[in-house]
Amino acid sequence: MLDFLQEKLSNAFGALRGKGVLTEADVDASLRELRIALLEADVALPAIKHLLAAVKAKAVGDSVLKGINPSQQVVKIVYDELVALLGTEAPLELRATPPAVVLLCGLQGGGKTTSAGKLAKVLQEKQGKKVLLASLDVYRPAAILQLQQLAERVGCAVLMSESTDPLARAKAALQEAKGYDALILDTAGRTVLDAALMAELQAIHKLAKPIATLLVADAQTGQAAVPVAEAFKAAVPLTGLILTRLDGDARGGAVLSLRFITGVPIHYIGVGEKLNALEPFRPEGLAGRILGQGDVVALVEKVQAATNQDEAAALEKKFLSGQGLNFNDLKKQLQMLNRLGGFASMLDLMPGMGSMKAQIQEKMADGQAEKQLKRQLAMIDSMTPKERKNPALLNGKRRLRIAKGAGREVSELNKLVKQLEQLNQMAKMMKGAGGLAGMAKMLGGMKR
Ligand SMILES: Nc1nc2c(ncn2[C@@H]2O[C@H](COP(=O)(O)OP(=O)(O)OP(=O)(O)O)[C@@H](O)[C@H]2O)c(=O)[nH]1
Ligand SMILES: [Mg+2]
Repeated sequence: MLDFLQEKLSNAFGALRGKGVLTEADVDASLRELRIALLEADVALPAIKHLLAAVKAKAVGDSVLKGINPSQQVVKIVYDELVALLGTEAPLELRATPPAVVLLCGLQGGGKTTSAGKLAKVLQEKQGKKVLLASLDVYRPAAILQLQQLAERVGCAVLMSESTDPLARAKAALQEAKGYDALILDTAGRTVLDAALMAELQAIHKLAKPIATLLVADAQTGQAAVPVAEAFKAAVPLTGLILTRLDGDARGGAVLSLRFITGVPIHYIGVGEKLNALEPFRPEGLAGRILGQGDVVALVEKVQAATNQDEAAALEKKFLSGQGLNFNDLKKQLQMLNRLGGFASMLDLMPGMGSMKAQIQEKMADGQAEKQLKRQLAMIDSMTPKERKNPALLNGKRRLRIAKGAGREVSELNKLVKQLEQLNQMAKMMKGAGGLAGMAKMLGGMKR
């Protein structure tokens, strides 16, 4: 899949690979190739410009990391920017008083009806929701029957109404949806130029007040994705995307363009005609595929490890210098842990874990440690830059605001603050004892 874009980008970086030093000319040359590759893959121009500018800003003048060559570093930067451009993994969450209404819209044949069935299956089986499907497509002869048959296969409810008026059907669906967790509205396919049908979509949106309005679009559409994304974005407030036919030889271009132009998250990708062929969208997966190197993921890990080493060394130096660590430092440390896959991979590196190890592993089995890391990072992110730099600012009022912003309890934030204080106390002690060497001497003296 995405072979085309893969091949082009591989060529672009083929030239860079094997060189020792990265100059501005090198970066420019590779970005020219990258630009052509993206253009040929039908990525929209604004998305290309954005990507190239971001890569260039980061690549030129970047200090070269140990253990990898500069061209690998550029590949990593491109990869990171692609991932950033594609957004984060965002499965659809229906946090609303039931029934949560999900409205699907899109071009003719884009995969709305099929995706409605697939989505019902995901919500029902993965999230335990009670789902009602309703077709508002009164134009294509077999459309209502198509959705009925899908509902039967999924094993969920479907609107049974004789009405041939889309708005009346929507009203009936909203009525019937009482007692359900989710109502998925499948709409008629429309062309961008069909003003009457676009107006109908707006009327449906106004009536149904969906918490999710998803554009379902064919990932193989290339440049045509641009006017489609613009038209639907202008008509209704889109909240997310489902991109279909990523099982075919789709060029990655449309995915990048749709995401860039709408600015909303890609929730799912369709990877086949079967009902179970709907996957959560993973930006890393797609970015890796776009870059088209089997080893790109391994490479990224290698670069990350190199980054970790540098960051870790800098942190250690600051820690040992006795100048207090602040929340920016703590965040870096937590992120390093996060990248290492939490504590899991560190356990074996730590000597003398003994009985604690089993206990920690048990706790980790349900991903608790990882979750805690994420919560701690969220609290730090909820601080202002000033607060992060100067932990002493955190009075009661600020703590309340920070905890609230991260959706956590103040007690949890207090623990985090304490953690930082303890770290800094330890650093002071060590400095007083003459650094690591002094500390070792002291400990040695105690033993004797
Ligand atoms: N290979 C593949 N085919 C898909 C995917 N999603 C949908 N299709 C196929 O695309 C065709 C059109 O899908 P529909 O779900 O009927 O599209 P629609 O948007 O509802 O079409 P209209 O209601 O006519 O606008 C069907 O043959 C589907 O099986 C996908 O992810 N991969
Ligand atoms: Mg349909």
